[in-house]
Amino acid sequence: MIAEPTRVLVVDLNNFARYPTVAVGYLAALLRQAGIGVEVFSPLRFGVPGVAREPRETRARGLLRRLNYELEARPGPVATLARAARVRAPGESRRRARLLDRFERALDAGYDAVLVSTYLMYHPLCVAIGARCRDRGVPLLLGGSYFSQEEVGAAWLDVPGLVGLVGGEVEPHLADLVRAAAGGEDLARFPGVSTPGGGRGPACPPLRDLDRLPFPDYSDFPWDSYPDRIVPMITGRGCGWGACTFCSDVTSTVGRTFRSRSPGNVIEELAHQARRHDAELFTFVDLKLNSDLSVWEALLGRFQGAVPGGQWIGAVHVGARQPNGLGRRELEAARAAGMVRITTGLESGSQRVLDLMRKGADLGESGRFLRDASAAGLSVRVTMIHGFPGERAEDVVASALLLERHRRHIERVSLNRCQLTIGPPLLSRLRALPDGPSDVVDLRVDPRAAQASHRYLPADDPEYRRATRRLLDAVSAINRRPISPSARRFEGVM
Ligand code: B12
Ligand code: SF4
Repeated sequence: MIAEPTRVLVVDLNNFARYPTVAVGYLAALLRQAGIGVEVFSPLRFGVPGVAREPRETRARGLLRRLNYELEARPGPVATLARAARVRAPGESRRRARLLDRFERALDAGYDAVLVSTYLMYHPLCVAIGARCRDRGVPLLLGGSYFSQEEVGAAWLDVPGLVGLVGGEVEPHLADLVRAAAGGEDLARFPGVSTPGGGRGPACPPLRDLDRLPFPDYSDFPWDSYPDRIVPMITGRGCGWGACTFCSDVTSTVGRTFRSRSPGNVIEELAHQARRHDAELFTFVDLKLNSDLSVWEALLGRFQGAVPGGQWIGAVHVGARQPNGLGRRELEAARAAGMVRITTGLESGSQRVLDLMRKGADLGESGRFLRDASAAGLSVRVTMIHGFPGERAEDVVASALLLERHRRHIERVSLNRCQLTIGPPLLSRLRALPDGPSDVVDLRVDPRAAQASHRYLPADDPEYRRATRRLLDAVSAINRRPISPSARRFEGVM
């Protein structure tokens, strides 16, 4: 008798309503390459969108941002209640019920294993999915970008039906892992895998030869549900700078250490995906697209050859170290190559705070970049951090001033309260501090979410609060401006 080929269902809980998920594209391609049958369960197909990113700015949104700041700066019963009210957003429980109902129906098709790729905020959903897998006797594998942190992974091992939690770049042995899961074997021998029984495979080293991977397969995504056909691309893993003390991107599963694909392999994929999906819009999800200058230069010189008339966006790090690939001429070349929007982590207008962050940035160089990128016709988006330990009222004023001064050069600002996350040195250092005077108090670590709630004492200073209001005003003033027509198709994407 010939054995039936293994069939699996891959569930995408990174679900983003604008383009497919890179991880799921890789999983599907690798499994199919190994002869395993794959179906992808994308919640968007059933009208369940992911978290909305940067919707259009309105006066009400500006006010909401203020309110959020007030709440987040003050952990306590009122803030907890208000946050709970936000979590129970209208329609949320209906969408969840629909998703679980569809998932149950999907299980009727009979799979040998279910693979879920998830963000940490979906723990309750994973528990519900797991319970359904357990009831049907289908083994569940969970993976995602944050499970490489041991403390975080350990807090997820209670998901029902789970046979293995995956926190590594498991591409080389993915097919064996899935077959072993389907066959009911113990998975603790596989690198990067933990099991509910307390087993733990050896460490899973970062993947070196990225050119050997197949191109991600996005054919299962609900292309008709996206407002535009945008294809995600990743040219390398990790960040060429990699030193910022707050950055959980470089402690996430694939972020650890920088590795790049070759320019030729990247250009080949661009042409392939454009053909395959009849697409001309690309978003590069690299943490720092100018990490490997040979790849960055290949995009400037060869993107249009691969995708004639195409457009693209990406994030760069404006480091003080030269060359950073972001001179006036290169920015003009990027625009000519179809780049329409560029994102960078500006983080602070205070050089002192940037140095505390180990951002590797110089305010003079950042200002020059903002002017040149905008003059080149690029829509500039920046991210900023508020409440970084050590930040004082004058630093917040400096951030507001930086935005005010560059109002004409910046089109969107994403301002974030400093997050303390498991992985980066910032939180590890705070946790290692002996009890005693510190600016950061009421530290409560939630390993399941990889976050630590906290209170930043200087934020109670009236001067600091005044400075924060000025910063929020500067953010709102920029975000209310209409986006450049050339970048409009990417609004809200990054
Ligand atoms: C691109 C990106 C986005 C994009 C696209 C997301 C998408 N749906 O594709 C956008 C900009 C929309 C986005 C949004 C958000 N993101 Co995001 N994002 C990233 C980023 C930079 C790259 C992701 C990526 O494509 N990586 C490449 C792939 C190949 O790696 P991977 O996902 O880790 O998958 C590999 C392995 O983990 C493994 N794997 C993954 N899943 C599974 C499952 C199984 C079963 C197996 C066997 C293996 C496996 O296989 C893959 C190949 O090795 C990561 C940072 C990072 N370094 O990964 C953050 C990151 C994933 N995002 C993060 C966050 C917090 C968010 C937001 C919540 C931010 C916000 N507040 O708005 C939103 C939420 C979006 C949503 N819908 O839920 C966090 C996740 C933390 C967490 N809580 O889980 C990360 C790690 C950043 C960080 N350091 O904080 N994001
Ligand atoms: S430059 Fe960006 S991606 Fe790189 S370490 Fe700093 S914050 Fe993280």
